[in-house]
Amino acid sequence: MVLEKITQANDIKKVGKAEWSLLAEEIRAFLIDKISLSGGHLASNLGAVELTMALHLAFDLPKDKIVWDVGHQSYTHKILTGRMDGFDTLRKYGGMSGFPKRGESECDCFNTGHSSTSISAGLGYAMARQIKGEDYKVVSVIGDGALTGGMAYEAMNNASRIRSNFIIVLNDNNMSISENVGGLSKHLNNLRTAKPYQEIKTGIANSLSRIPVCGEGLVERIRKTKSGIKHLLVPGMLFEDMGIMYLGPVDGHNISQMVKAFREATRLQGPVLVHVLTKKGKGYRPAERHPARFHGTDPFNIKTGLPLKKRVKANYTDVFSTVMCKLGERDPSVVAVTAAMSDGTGLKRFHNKYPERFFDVGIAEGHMATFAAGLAAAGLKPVVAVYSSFLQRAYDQVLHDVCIQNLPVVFAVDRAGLVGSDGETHQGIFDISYLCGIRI
Ligand SMILES: Cc1ncc(C[n+]2csc(CCOP(=O)(O)OP(=O)(O)O)c2C)c(N)n1
Repeated sequence: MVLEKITQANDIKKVGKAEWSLLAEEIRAFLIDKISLSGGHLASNLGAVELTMALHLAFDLPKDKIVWDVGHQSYTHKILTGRMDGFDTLRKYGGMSGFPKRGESECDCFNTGHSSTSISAGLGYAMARQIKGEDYKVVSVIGDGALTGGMAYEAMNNASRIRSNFIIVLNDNNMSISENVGGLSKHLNNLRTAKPYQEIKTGIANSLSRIPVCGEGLVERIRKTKSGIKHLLVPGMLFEDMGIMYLGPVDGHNISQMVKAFREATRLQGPVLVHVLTKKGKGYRPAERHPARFHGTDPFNIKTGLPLKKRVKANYTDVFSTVMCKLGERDPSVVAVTAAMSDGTGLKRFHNKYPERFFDVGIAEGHMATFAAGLAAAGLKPVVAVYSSFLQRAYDQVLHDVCIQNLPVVFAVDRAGLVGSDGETHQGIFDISYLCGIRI
């Protein structure tokens, strides 16, 4: 077993290139085996195996800092930093966390759980490095789902200022928990199908310069235009326009290609985004076919992919799901809003029945609350389905935009109380205290 060679950070560098794909296979088999017993985040981790291996090959841990967004996809990182044994106690009380934890390993540089924090935290590290005159690389790894969260844009807006190297790796699998939504998702889709930018740029410049007499001049003139040749060729270039260099897209299951791209990225001054394309659930058929079901899964039968235990009693989510469909039928002004949690909150059935009255706003809880306030101000009856711990993100919007205006928005708060396996970042134990303070 190649995996046996890995007992601590950087051991992967002792694994020869010829064995990389075997190691990836062994990691996948290990993850499927362990998560089938303990439950956990499977599909995102299967998709990020080669990406994580490439990061560990290109960077030097714990000196360099890898900041994972959400952190649910960090299982391979845990394996490559000597925590294989921890999978026997994964997500259990006192056991290994399903998310990065600074207290668990010096290779986990930032605790996560909630979405869209990695660029802010990474930028903090990069700025501190500059001020303290230190020398290490900082890499923030963010998914296309997490990139729908506003904080990521606030961070990118700020990142354009940094003069030293700061790397953002966009792990784009075209999925949040369920389908990713919105304009950014469309933009990424365009980039997915585009040829790598550098390749096109060189190709076009070469062809133009071959035009007799005016060719060279033409290339020079295009180069001098404000935004350069890229605007003629690549749709959007959202990141470059924000002052963040763009590299990619790179095949997220081709380790050599990624290592090359990451090394290239480290040579650049300032912020650079490497766009990596991966497949959620990669290597396990049931997870490839049902990535949403295998995003976070209970223990399951590896052969069939079916859950080991059948739930017999209806829970809060089931009841809410049924009631919402009934309310929708009775009153056409009832609309439903979720921040990327249509499966978990039980809104999927409402979505199927009333697609025009269902809104998935992306991982954007603040916007979700104010958007619902707008719907209510205009005369509709919005029901916002949200997990208790994620509603924390929208405290000011609940207070300022909904309650002070006394608008009729219903917040249907799921996963309140102790939620267990996801740990401290996901406990729904603060809602009563933070919401009871609001009396208008
Ligand atoms: C603030 C917040 N809202 C919702 C979630 C629930 N959540 C966990 S992962 C995830 C989807 C993330 O998608 P992406 O970043 O593309 O990662 P992938 O799982 O596709 O690799 C969501 C909505 C969360 N962790 N934090």
